[in-house]
Amino acid sequence: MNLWQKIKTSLATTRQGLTQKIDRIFKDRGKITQTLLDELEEVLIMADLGVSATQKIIGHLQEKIRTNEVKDSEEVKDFIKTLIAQILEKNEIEESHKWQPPHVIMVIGVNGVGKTTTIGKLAWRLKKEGKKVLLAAGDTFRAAAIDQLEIWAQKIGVDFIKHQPGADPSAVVFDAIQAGKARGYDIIIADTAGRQHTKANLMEELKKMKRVIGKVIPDAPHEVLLVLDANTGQNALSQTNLFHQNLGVTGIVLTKLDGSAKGGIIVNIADTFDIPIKYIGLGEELDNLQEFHPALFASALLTD
Ligand SMILES: Nc1nc2c(ncn2[C@@H]2O[C@H](COP(=O)(O)OP(=O)(O)OP(=O)(O)O)[C@@H](O)[C@H]2O)c(=O)[nH]1
Ligand SMILES: [Mg+2]
Repeated sequence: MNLWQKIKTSLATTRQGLTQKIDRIFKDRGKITQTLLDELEEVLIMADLGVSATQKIIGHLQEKIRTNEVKDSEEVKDFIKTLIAQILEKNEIEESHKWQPPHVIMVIGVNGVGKTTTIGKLAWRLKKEGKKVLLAAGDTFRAAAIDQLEIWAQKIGVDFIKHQPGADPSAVVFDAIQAGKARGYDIIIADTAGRQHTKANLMEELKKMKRVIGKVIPDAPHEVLLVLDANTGQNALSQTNLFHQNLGVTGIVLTKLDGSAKGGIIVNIADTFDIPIKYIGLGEELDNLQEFHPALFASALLTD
């Protein structure tokens, strides 16, 4: 399966919610009326795109209809595709590959969203690119979290730094960064614990980890990746808000898009925040982490 087919298959449920409903609205209707636009607005909101992005889309659409540039359901879908791609593209940044190794990535998010799995997939990708990768077991909170990351490290064949369960996660990342510097690693990826984001002590723990990393390498961590579960829906917005306020998120990974009916939330996130979406998770296997391509995604979202 190529990337396009993979994304299309993963978005099947979300897509059905959009495309089929849009087609149904247009069925047996001669022209585009205000009632029809109201129904379309509802479909976009139900698909988790958010009020603001939906209003932008409907506003632009009204203009195109007025000037007769958009006349039927196919043209409406094409136009919405373009607008969604624009929203998804607005935060994209030119990636500079001039890393000063070790490049440090901290992976954060609430429990169960897919942080540790994402680290495994990312480490696998980077190793395939020829990078020397070190993983830091910064989740000392959940029983078995250290073992889970160690298993990934062994499977992929990358190095791994751990302390005992219950140890201070800042001490783990401190050791990892020291080792990373001393032993010439290209990339260090730190796993972190996930509790409910509303728990203040998690934020304090993560902030401390970030400070400690910065003490060893002044401009590190170079990336703070926030992992969000595509099935979460609107709650992903409050998670993003809080993590961003506390830790300055540099990129988002949206996991579990395979089978999710709420993939539309990605448009809402891109519209609401100035944070680029970097990767999407399309399954549990190592090769199921994909770089995010806005136009491809928008297209897959609205294809029959
Ligand atoms: N279908 C699917 N499952 C995924 C994806 N990413 C992660 N998972 C699954 O989600 C579950 C939780 O993943 P973890 O990586 O342990 O999540 P975590 O955020 O590290 O969880 P905590 O350490 O408890 O905070 C696991 O069963 C993963 O296999 C994905 O893209 N698609
Ligand atoms: Mg984990």
